[in-house]
Amino acid sequence: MKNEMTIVSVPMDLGQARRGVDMGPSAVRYAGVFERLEALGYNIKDGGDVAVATEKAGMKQEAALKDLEAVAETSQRIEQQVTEIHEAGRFPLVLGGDHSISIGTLAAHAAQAENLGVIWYDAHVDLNTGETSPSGNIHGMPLAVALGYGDKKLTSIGSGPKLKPENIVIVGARALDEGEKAFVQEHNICVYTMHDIDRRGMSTVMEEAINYLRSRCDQVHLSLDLDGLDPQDAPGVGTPVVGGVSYRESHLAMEMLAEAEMITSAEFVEVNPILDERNKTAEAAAALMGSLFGEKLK
Ligand code: EXY
Ligand code: MN
Ligand code: MN
Ligand code: MN
Repeated sequence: MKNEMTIVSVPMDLGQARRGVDMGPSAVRYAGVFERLEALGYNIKDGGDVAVATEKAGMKQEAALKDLEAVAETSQRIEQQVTEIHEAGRFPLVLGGDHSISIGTLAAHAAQAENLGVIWYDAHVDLNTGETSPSGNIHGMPLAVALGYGDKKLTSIGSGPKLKPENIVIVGARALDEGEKAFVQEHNICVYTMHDIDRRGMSTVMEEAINYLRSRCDQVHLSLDLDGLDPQDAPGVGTPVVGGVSYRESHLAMEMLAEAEMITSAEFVEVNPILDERNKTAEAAAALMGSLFGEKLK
């Protein structure tokens, strides 16, 4: 893993309806992520904020794709700025903002790889389209978009298809909509649910995921949605789901990824400080980044 890193913030809240997640990047910075990674020997460049577009006044709001135009415009900017980080030969670490930011980040990462792999650490699988979504919130759609499914304004960000179904591993899933269950079955997507984690243990799940992706992908992106953790450990998220991954299981997962030295880009999303308890979720995110980038317990 390179030790030249650029951290960029995307104060995005357009992909969902709850206020506050646009302050997620500030909360994670306040939790000391820069200092923490510098202490690990990383040369950190502050990439600043990606400017989030505003929905043009009077734009017809599509209930099935809320804030579509602004999300598409912001995704274009994210793709551009993250591509510049890659082209500068630096490791892109992106702080969200809601999970719709992955539309832009995956477009940038995919253009750099022959075969991009993704570890999607999340209570949700984010495989909805405008047709299947129960909410119309685009933060529930980014993985479908990266596979080429969904509104053309979103799937056209970047060039060509971003991801192949066989290069995705989802960890921590426990809240799938009917349309997403059908999508997972139809495309045979590798999903480790909480049932799998409970039965087999995080160590076995991550060992399988690492070996599987290492054998087939030249670059691997980690997309960590803080709602993948149990709400007791990460209460400050917009769509909490009980019965999640524990704080320690999440550290083990990050420590195993650090040992595997396979992650080529990462993002931490959905931290909502308004819903948090004394910045606990942002601090968990910063601590997990510490483990991902090599912090040792002894
Ligand atoms: N599947 C539900 C929906 O599409 O509305 C909930 C999505 C939550 C998405 C968060 C980012 O992971
Ligand atoms: Mn909105
Ligand atoms: Mn998500
Ligand atoms: Mn989620």
